[in-house]
Amino acid sequence: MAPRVLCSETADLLLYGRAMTSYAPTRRGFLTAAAAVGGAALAPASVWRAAPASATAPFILKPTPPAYFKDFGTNAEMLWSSVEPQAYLTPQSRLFVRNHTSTPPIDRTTYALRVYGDGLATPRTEGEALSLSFADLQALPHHELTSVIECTGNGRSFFKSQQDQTVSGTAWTLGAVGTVRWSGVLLRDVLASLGLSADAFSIQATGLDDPFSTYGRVRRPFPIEKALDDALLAWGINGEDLLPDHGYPLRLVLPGWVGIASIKWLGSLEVSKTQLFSPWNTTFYRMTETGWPGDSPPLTVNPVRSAWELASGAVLPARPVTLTGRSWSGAGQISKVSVSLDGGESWRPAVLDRRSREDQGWTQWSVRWGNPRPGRYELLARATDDRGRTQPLVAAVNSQGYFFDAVVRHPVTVA
Ligand SMILES: Nc1nc2c(c(=O)[nH]1)N[C@H]1C(S)=C(S)[C@@H](COP(=O)(O)O)O[C@H]1N2
Ligand SMILES: [Mo]
Repeated sequence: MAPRVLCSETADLLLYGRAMTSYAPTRRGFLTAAAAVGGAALAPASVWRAAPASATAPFILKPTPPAYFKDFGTNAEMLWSSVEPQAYLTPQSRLFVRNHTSTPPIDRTTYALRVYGDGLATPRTEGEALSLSFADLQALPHHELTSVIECTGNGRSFFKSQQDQTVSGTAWTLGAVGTVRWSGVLLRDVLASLGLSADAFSIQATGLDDPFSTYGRVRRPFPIEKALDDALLAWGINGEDLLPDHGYPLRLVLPGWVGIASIKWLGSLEVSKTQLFSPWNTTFYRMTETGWPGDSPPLTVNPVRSAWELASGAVLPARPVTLTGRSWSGAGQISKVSVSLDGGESWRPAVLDRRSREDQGWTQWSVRWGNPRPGRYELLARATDDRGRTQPLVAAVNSQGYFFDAVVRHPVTVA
């Protein structure tokens, strides 16, 4: 399985000229990277389902060892210190997990996606929903795309640590993000095969996981324009079946949009001629309080963010070193990354090493630190995307701590 991952990865990647030497995919490089991916020992979905990771709290079924993850109970954050600079894609075994409740066991052989609503060419009530089996979906043209998947609250803990602001929600650092290659069918092909009304306006995706508190099943509407653009119904990540934690057997993927838009364990789609609502586009995932207008729109496109492939407080040797990191944007490609090794006093451009040919993957970059002297430093990385959006120095506070996109001050010690 692993070599397939790497083949599709390299086919999709653009290597910037200056970085060819450090990332040239030599045979040895392939083998090393393949071993790293293979070493995660991905088992078939049925094995994960049969063996929950813990008897007391099986919120997440895949192993989340402390070398790779920070455990938040129902959620697990990827550690940037464990990211392998030679691997562009995030192995599924290493991808962050964000569950409102817990990963449900779903049997693909009896799975059905229900589709209904007055936005279908032939309107159907929920009781009359069309039912698509996994085989029905697989009969449609297959499609692949590479995109970042990122939680709206990624970076949330920096509201407190960097801006002294108290917000609610999981205290992620910057690891609620990954980049994967999805495979599945385009939602527009599914809708075309079912027959769509010209007046279709809004689509609500609902998950099969347990209801969240008193709010009901996790569900969120999105506009028909996104459905007819690049929305994917995905069954695969990096050439493998989805793991249960990531939505097996089928999830929605809205590339570039906030993570909540990509509903896992997709149970139904309601297609409507009118705007649909759920707590996830009214109460949650909007900017609320602290100066935001009550009618601020539901959050959609992710902002620009950057991370170093280092632990916070990492200790570096006092000799020349190449530091690596990644930047990403929900709106397009990263066009520039500026870095500071001295807490923001001086800035230099990072070398952009590798990105996806498509619009929605992240960009790997590197910077050579030629002469680090013993002491304590703050590393900063500030990216700009091709829509001209640059990371601010201060993020806009909001009570639920969404969209922390400011430049993060990353402490390191040279010893
Ligand atoms: N059905 C369902 N879909 C869901 C969620 C959920 O709890 N239930 N969490 C959402 C959120 S908030 C995020 S950030 C992403 C996380 O995807 P991942 O766990 O595959 O990384 O899934 C989204 N889709
Ligand atoms: Mo999220």
